[in-house]
Amino acid sequence: MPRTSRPKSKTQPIAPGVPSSAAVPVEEPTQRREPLPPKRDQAAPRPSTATGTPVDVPIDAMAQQGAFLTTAQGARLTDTDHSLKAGPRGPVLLQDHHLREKITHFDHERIPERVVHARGAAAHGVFAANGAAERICCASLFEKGKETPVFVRFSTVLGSRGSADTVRDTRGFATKFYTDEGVFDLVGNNIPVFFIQDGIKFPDIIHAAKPHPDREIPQAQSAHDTFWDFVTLHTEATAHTLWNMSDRGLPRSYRMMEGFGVHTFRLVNARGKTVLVKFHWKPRLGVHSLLWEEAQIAAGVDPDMHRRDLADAIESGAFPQWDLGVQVFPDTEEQTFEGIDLLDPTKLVPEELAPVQVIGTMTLNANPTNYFEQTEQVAFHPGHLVRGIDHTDDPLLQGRLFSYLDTQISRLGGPNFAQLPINRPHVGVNDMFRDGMHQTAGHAGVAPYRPNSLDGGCPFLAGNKDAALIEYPEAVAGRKVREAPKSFDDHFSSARIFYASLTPVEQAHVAKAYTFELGKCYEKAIKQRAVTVLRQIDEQLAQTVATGLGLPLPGKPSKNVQVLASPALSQVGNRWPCDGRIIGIVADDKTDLADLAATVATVAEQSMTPLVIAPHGGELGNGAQQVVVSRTLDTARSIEFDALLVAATVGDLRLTTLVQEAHRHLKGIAYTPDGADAVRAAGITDNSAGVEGADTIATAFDGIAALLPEHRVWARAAEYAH
Ligand code: HDE
Repeated sequence: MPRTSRPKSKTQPIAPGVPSSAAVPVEEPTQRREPLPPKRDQAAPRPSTATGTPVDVPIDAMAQQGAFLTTAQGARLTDTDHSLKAGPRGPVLLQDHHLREKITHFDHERIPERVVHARGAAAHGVFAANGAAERICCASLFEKGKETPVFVRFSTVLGSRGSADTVRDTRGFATKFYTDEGVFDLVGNNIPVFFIQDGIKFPDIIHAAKPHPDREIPQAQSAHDTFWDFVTLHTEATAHTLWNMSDRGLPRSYRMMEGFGVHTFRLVNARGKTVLVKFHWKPRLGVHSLLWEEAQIAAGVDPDMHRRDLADAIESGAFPQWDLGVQVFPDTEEQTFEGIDLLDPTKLVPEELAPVQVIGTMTLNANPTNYFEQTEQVAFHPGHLVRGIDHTDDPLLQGRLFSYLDTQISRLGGPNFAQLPINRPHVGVNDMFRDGMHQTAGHAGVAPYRPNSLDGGCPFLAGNKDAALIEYPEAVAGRKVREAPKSFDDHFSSARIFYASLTPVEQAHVAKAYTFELGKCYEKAIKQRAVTVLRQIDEQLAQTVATGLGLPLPGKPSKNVQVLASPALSQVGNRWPCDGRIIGIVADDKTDLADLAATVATVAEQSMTPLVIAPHGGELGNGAQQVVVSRTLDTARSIEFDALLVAATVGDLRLTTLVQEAHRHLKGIAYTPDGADAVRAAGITDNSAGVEGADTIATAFDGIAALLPEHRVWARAAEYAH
């Protein structure tokens, strides 16, 4: 039967560097023919029970299988484009079940987004233990050589699901370990301290930080009155706020972020001995950030920047890696270390006092095959623990233990979300939970209770040696009070350590961020209060922000406190691998194509991504000597490139803007004789740091490759007030 719609001609996208001859025009078929086999990504996971046992269902009977379009009940359809009507121009008939089924399913496609951390991106991977934790923890996942599958979801906190990736915010870093002893979730952030010390205040900080309830603006921003009202009245938020205002609030990529468990956890070894630890994820690519202007431009030009970056890197084989480390503290009665209260989640312990000891490495090596099924439906919980890992009495952690399961019941529509494939443990589940919304387990047996005699007394209880959730028998005594310990009154020491550890350029970014954010507030009293708080951190910082806001310096200077700087907290001054870095190469039809093609290949060989930018799309050159154009002057902005190589002068203001932006964003710039005029037209001279002329495209690349390990040309920062 002929189709009524006209054939459309589409062209498949061309991967960078792939000759255009690989493009295959795709025609929509107009004649009936045997359907194609299902695409790989249409294949549903093989069904299994909640305990992970595969269910033997014929492949054609599963969802998203088989060649023909069907209803949800598996009946084949001849038409899905026309409602059933009384005549071609007549009313639609209520009896059209396919119409109602299709629309009804669509109507219910959305579930409530997460109340915080709604916007996220995720990946699958593996955690390989090096055995260093065996002496302090009996969890099997830390045994030397053990490999454990993981699923990691990164997120922003404040924005809705559709908000931009590059906003100034904390990032979530949640890891699900599918261990052979059950699921362990490490639900952390990219900032080691938190806003509040007690879980009961979480609704307050989130209500203050989320958009105003009257007009629901601003989206995904802390630059507004209610946020600053709360964090300046509630000075325990000072350290976290300072981290947000630093470059840490603007990660360059999820792959270049640290992760922190924030709370102190208790580890128990095989002999029952305990230590207290703080978990750290250390990215192998180093910790890097965007500049504020880049983050702002990206929010418009590429709001999916971080999601895309993660997926592209994994797709191209540049698998991101993190070392997992622990800071280890003796489990004393006071639960302090060098005077720092380990139960206070607003405090950090400098690595120079307690080094981070690496206990394994995580590699993310596969993208989710379906965003909703995996990234959206994954459910993390700080209470998902395995043998050997226990909580402490940190009151923030205790609040979290209640919240996650509670919110997931409403977000995922009932209590059976642990049966979703992404949440299922990779070991057998033998609970006695029954029924409820979306039950898929099909439990056998008649006695889901204990003790029973009818099901042979099964299931049995594990002995202490094999069991998880064995709470360490910590002695607990006290009066019932609504109080915090005295040490929780120290609201500024961690903030001072962090600020003192930053280099001048990073400190300047902090001052700019406060000036920007407070400049967006309307209430003068709030701005004044914020500057008063800043005087508790650093007098010069407070003065710079006050001047920027046009305010007199209020309050009193902080007492002369000696602060120990922790160089590990600064991002500047280290050298890192350049895998996955993006090199923009400006070329045109007059560029030496042999040199260009060879350099494109060299960049890719060094695990970086070459993107050729030209005045037009398509290809440069013809015949054997063709190079695919990845970006045009319309689509290229500096935010996408870690370095720029200019090998053409096209006399176009868009190129001038690109070069100026790259320069202002402290990117390495190299140019060939053909690109010299474009660099000059941007007002840039060779006296500027990190700008290098070279004879060929290949040698120009060598020049910028040497600059990349430091991430940016920091020496150039003095030329700009970012
Ligand atoms: Fe969360 N947090 N949180 N949080 N959190 C959630 O759980 C909550 C806190 C963190 O990618 C919610 O399933 C309370 C600290 C991450 O799915 C919710 C308190 C840290 C994610 C919730 C905190 C985090 C969440 C929303 C104070 C860092 C995203 C949806 C007591 C150590 C996980 C959900 C993902 C998500 C509550 C504080 C990290 C509402 C009550 C501290 C990374 O349950």
